[in-house]
Amino acid sequence: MGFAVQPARRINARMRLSLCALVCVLISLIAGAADAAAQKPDATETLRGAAQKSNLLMGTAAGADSLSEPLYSSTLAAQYSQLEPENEMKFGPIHPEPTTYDYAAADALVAFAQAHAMRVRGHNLVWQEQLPGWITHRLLPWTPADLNRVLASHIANVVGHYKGRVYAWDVVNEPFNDDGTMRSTVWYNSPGIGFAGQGTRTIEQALRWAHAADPTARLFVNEIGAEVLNRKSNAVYAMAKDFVKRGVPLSGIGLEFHVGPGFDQLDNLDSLNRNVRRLAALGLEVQFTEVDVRLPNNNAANLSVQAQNYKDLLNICLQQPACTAFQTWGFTDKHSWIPAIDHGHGWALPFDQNYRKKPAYLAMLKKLNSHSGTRVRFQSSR
Ligand code: 9MR
Repeated sequence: MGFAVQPARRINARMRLSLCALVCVLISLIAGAADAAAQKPDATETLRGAAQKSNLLMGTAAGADSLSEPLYSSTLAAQYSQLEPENEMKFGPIHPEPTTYDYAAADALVAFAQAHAMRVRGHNLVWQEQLPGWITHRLLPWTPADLNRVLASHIANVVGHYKGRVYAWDVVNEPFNDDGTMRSTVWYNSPGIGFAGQGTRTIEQALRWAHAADPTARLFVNEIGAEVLNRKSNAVYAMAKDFVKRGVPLSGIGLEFHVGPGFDQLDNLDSLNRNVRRLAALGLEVQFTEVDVRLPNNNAANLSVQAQNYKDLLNICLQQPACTAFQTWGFTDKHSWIPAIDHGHGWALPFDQNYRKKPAYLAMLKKLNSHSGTRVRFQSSR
């Protein structure tokens, strides 16, 4: 080539300065871009980014106490687009005394979610567990009329506090027995809020109170063990069908999925598919709300079966536009509820104790990316 290279000594000082400035700018641009890339990974490299392309919210339960752990909060913010307080919004923690509401811990989670553009799913308003002593150990027995007032005002207060910040609520949690009858609880029949023996009327009342407190919030009944076709899921379906017909403000059903690796059988998956489809056919949303797949140990074979479970559950959700959120019950094995209640089991979540991505994480990310852009947005008929 015919360019004459100027000897260095003939480059005057001015040119040297401007060359240096150019190089400096280039270096800082490249470094800046690298920094930005490190902070903001490509969408296809995170669960939330990959899921967004399919109009799916990728959720996790989270705990306020863990937010101070840097790896916990950075993983949560980077990977998830939906946050659900694991315990902080339950009746006991949030309403510890008859006239005291303690919103501090739940507010911290909501603020974290807002700071990271995550949706908040509220959990829960009516449940028979994690109740405060003033409800469960009252000296004078409750009358249904008093308990009715207590629950109405609890729902109005909590939903009102989070109006516009919590987009969806588990209004009633786990109301059915395995045989499809209503569970005997303080809210239903011991003594209940006035509708003992009247089937799903207690659930209906709670939904109506929640709707009055925030008409824009999406309202769910969340159930455990109602994932596949069985007597419990039949009861959930019958309730949903009746509520839709009568215009009771129900937006969707939450299916929990606290399962083991054996869940992933063809007949089971087929049954799950049919259950999801019949609920969707009512015009309701279906959200997978508490997925975890517990293992007896974390050897390679088990981790690979677990990955297959996660992938197949996610696939069923992805195939149904009414399945609007896929949420795991925590994300790191370090903070899973399983080892505390099921001794000898654990390793249930997509990140290990040290926040390393497990095969389950990689399988979900791959599944999301292969579906990317192929799902239509769910249009509620309600
Ligand atoms: O993960 C929660 C755990 O920390 C609590 O001790 C427990 C109290 O009963 O609740 C766990 O979360 C439950 C959720 O609220 C409803 N579905 C079942 C979950 C696991 O028990």
